[in-house]
Amino acid sequence: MAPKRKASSAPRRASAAPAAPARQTEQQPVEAAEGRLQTSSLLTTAQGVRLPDTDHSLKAGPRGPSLMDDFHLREKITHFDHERIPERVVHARGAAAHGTFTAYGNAGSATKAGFLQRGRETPVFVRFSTVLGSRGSADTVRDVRGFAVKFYTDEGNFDLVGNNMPVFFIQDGIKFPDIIHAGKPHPDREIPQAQTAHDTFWDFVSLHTEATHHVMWAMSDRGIPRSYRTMEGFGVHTFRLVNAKGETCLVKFHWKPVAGIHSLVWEEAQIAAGADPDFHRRDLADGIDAGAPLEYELGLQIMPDSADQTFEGIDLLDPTKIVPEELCEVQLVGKLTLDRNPTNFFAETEQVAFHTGNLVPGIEVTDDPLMQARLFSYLDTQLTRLGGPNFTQLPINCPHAAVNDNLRDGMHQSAVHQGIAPYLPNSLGAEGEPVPAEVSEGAFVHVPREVNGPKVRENPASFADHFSQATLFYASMTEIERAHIIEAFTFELGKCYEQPIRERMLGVLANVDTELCTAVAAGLGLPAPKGMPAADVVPSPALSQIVTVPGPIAGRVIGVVAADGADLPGISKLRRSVEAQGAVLRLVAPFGGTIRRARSTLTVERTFLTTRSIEYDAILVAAGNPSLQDLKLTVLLGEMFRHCKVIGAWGDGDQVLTAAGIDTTAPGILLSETIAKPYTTELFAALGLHRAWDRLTPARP
Ligand code: HDD
Repeated sequence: MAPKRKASSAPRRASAAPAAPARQTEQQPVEAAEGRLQTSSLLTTAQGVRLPDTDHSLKAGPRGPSLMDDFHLREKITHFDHERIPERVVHARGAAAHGTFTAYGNAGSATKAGFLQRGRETPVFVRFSTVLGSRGSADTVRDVRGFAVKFYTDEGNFDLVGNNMPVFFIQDGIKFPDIIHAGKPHPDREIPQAQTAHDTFWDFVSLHTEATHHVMWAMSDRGIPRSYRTMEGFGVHTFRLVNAKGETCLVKFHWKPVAGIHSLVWEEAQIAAGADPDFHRRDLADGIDAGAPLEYELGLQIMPDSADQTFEGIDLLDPTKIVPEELCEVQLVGKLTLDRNPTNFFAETEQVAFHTGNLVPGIEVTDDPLMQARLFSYLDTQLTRLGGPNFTQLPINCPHAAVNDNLRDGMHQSAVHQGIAPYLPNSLGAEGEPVPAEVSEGAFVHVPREVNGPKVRENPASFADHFSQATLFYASMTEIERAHIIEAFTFELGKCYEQPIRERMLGVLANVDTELCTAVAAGLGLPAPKGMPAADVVPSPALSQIVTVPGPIAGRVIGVVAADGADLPGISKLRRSVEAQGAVLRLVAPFGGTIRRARSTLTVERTFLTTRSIEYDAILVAAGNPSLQDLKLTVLLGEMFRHCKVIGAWGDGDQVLTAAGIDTTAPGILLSETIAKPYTTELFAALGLHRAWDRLTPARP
């Protein structure tokens, strides 16, 4: 008999609709599970007719033709034929998790939004994504990452549909199809997949200089995050908050990862795209399964709602501009914890529908022309993707707040609405039909604002500065981060076939930074043009992600290389310390199965054949196998070394490192006699710095 099913914890829609009739059978009752139709322990058709066999079609004799009579064959194949829905036009590749947002309460003076009041806990669903790739593309490509958060608040759903970069390529949403057409694969051959390293992207951004600031972010380490847990998130646009007194302020939303901001290096990202295309998706799910939730703090940069909507000379309606944290502090107002993996990818991660227009009382949008276009696009796109206007009835999209919307009928309507007067005003409303809410009852009333102006297709003059913040970004980077940016531009432009595009882009870079332009030009073998970079920018150290104080290591993976005869007690001791930090230890050996010493054994989790360096944040060689050698191990250790990751060994394990060509005197190589507390403390601190960058550069950046 099939196991009993647990009740789903999917959000409930509180509507006037009666519950769908239960699909239970009398003899084999299975706990009704909302959102799932698996209510019988016996195999049935979609109509509930029990089936004796689903492996053989109904035929006229064992060797004869299939019969039209076979309602099960036709239903099974028809349903299968329609299992796919269109992938998202952008952000098709994604992974998600459930969690909770807990407000600290200090945002109460800025906004009346209930979920930001002290102590409130709100269920959330967060979907991370890349932008350009198809649903099956690799996770670690160089791209912007989506960071979309759905808060199921008591006052309705609030969606904060952000990215891991605080600026955007365009200032007006009317250009969104252009930037996406340029970034997506070429229309003739549909290559390259999921990347910007091609002519059409660089053609567009070199002609369209308002993209320059965002391009700097995309070519920086932010374009290749180590993990979703080590990414910042940004609402990008300026929003307007309204408090209980009706006072307003302008605000930018930030998500600050508790695990710190860390990235891959480019070679790792490329290897991972082949060796483990699901790298980020796996890391997200495995981390949660291992009991290491993802954590972020929500931050607000709160600015006055001034008449000109600028702050310190920065136009707050221009989505290509940041407000440096040094000019306006990010105040932390709550914590997001993601601790539950979805049960079904399609039902939840694929069918979730975000919309920038999903707002709650106390949070409003501004006149940023990029945001204004988004307000149209997100609702519209779901009509095609989710097949009609009733996608809010899908469990993952259902508000937790009570719903009574007078919206009726349409494709895939699953509510059985009551009453005869789904219109207002009416004099025939039966019990259960809605009446408009008062402000005192929590109605969303837009803050009255004067709106006037000539009807024009124009940008404000303040949108004309395309370079100063790109310069600021580069000036705020450490030496190692600058080297990565130079490498990224050189790689991407090196993949362009058209010489005029490369030259034009160098012309753009000349207006950002002379050193950057000269270095990229040298890499491309082209002359560096002259430009006029802003001379007076004040760097913002908050933009750099290189840390000098160790951060937490939860979710990080430490590999231990060992074979028969290794110090198994030492490995077990290390595993306990690693797991106490919320990190993971993986035992890597020449062969699968177990390794043994005397009567003890340990289970092998990866073999030299099935693993690659990208799986580990640090690697250690256990004592006990000094003559261990293998070409794949040499490659693994060599990559770990090149990528500035922590490498270690205890006992005679250092001989394995030396035999693999590792300079054991280099920075970030940690040796010890045994596994003891001082060693693990040193190891975790080194890992908490993410990388030993000074291994490749003489001085610390
Ligand atoms: Fe968008 C999806 C983020 C500009 C039109 N966008 C989408 C997702 C994220 C963003 C994270 C994936 C949501 C999910 O996981 O389902 N988009 C942004 C940010 C932008 C932005 C941070 C600029 C600040 N987007 C933008 C513009 C337009 C769109 C200007 C159109 C005018 N975006 C869409 C879309 C998508 C989408 C076509 C595709 C799938 C979806 O909406 O549900 O409507």
